[in-house]
Amino acid sequence: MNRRSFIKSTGIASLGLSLKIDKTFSQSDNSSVDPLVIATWDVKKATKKAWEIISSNGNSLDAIEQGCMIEEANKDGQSVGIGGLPDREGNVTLDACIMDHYGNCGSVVYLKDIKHAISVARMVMEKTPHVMLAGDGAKKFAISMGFKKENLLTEKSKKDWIKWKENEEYNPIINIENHDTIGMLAIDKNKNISGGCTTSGLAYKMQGRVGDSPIIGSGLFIDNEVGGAVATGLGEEVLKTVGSFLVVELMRQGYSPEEACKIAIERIVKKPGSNYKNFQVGYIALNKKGETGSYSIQNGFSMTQYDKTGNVNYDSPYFHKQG
Ligand code: SD4
Repeated sequence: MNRRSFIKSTGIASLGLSLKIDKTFSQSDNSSVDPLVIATWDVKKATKKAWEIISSNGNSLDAIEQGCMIEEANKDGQSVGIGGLPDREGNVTLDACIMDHYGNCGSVVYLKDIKHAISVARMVMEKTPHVMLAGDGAKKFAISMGFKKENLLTEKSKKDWIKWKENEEYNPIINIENHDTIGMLAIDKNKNISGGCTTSGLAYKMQGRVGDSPIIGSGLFIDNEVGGAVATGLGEEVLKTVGSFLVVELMRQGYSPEEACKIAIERIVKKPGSNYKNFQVGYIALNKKGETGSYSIQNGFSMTQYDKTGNVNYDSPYFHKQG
């Protein structure tokens, strides 16, 4: 599918950015929807795993968890799970969150030594009275739930960090270090939407830094009446605009997923003094009708979608047209 037919299938053909009064998302809507999963970046193995679950009557929450786990376990991915690039002091610290179709959510921040942050986040949601656990408490909880401790700093990431220390220049690189952070949204046969987001955050961040990815409403938001959204890129900019919540609220007003992502990106780039040319943010979104879309600031972002037609990575439309 080329970008034009992708845009068509995601509803952007109806682009008209006036406020729309929407009747689409009433709970009494009995229309059926084919299951599908979307994820940030080119993560076909992760979407394949999630698809196996939702295409065989599994639920979207299990699909999200298991799909995200694929990237967390991939040692070559340097911005999620094991192999993630460390902070300036050499600590690999993970952030993740998950949200189900009831609006339940769980989150972990600054998690060390446990690679499946998404599963710990799910346990926080299901086994504790809380939404978010941080640092030592999150790790202690994970171990009490049977998670195994392991060293997440691989030889490759350690080498890269030691090299970085020669100059210690902190300069997030557009699209490069972002490549494997995974945000995922799925709708199952029961039209239930869930989402997850998992990352080791920005490479060489200050010790203790937490980004948008584990923050409900910023890195991820789901409202099962409307849809879901998830973010990637420079988390500070997503946090300042509560990006994923904004995308879902725009879809509630009737904007298509791509329109909603575009408006949320414009919210960032049009801020007075924004230096958007120097960073990347990308959103993907899915609505209750099974329509999907994405939008980013820079070229180079992509979305992987697995539905009944196959597992395809699409280049995302973007704001900053150079030249
Ligand atoms: C963060 N948003 O920690 C994450 C990083 C990311 O793709 O998404 N990279 O700011």
